[in-house]
Amino acid sequence: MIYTGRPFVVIPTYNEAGNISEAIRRIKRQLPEIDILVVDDSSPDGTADVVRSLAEIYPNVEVIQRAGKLGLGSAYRLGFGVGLERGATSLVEMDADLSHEPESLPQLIRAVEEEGADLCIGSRYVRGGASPGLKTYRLLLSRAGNLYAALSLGIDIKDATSGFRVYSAEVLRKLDVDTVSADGYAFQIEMAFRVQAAHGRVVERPIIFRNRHLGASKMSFRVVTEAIFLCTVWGIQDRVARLTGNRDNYTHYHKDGSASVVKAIVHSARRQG
Ligand SMILES: Nc1nc2c(ncn2[C@@H]2O[C@H](COP(=O)(O)OP(=O)(O)OP(=O)(O)O)[C@@H](O)[C@H]2O)c(=O)[nH]1
Ligand SMILES: [Mg+2]
Repeated sequence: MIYTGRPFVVIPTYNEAGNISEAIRRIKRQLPEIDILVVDDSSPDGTADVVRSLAEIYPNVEVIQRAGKLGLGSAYRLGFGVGLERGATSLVEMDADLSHEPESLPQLIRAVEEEGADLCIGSRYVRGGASPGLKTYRLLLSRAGNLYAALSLGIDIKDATSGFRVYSAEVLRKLDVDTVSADGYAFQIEMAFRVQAAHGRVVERPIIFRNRHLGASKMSFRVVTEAIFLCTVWGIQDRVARLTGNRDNYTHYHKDGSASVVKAIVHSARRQG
């Protein structure tokens, strides 16, 4: 399938040498011309070298290697910046471990490129979606995380923690991704929250979420606590802002202290929207 626009896939990797070839091969089988940027944090297993050799076979595949493990959120911020600079029309988030099936990619991109969504989330929790084989504690964690995000932030999204998604370039420009502070699951939630705050159109499409193919998980206690902490702070802020009738003009908490920047961005994005 060929899109008239130019979708750009960003895949963050840390020790995914066993998965990345198959992931790229399967994406290219679906969408031969698509741009793929792997943001690798100097994986000790040589993931970046694997991508470099794939780049000799496939067009529009490249890798940016960073000095150390800097986190998922910052990898996406970097990758999105590169894609936007190059004139991408939509930006895809996808894991390398084959949990996100490349075969689902065309329908997610279509929702943005052709059906006018600002954000299309590949969702485990809409009709037709599933996560077979997920361990019970991971499923509970995911369900509880989504419930908590929905209750604290008032977002109307079934799978706000899903990292398989597509944004329109337009909405990413409005949100100024560089000011998004979260790094783990909270990154996905923060991005979805911001798209909704800016009145972006969010849709969900069913995906089958597979267990990671090979290698070790990078899920950590820190990632979970970051998500709970940030959702709580944003949720309280949002409630106070609603109660005081000041929803467009409050300071969105931001980990590195640049809260006022976020406030200005969400404010102006709302006005434009
Ligand atoms: N560049 C970069 N990529 C990362 C980092 N942490 C995780 N990733 C990648 O982000 C994607 C998601 O991480 P996963 O370890 O699969 O996290 P998960 O899906 O919650 O957990 P499992 O699937 O159970 O392993 C994978 O492609 C990882 O290689 C990081 O610090 N830097
Ligand atoms: Mg995974």
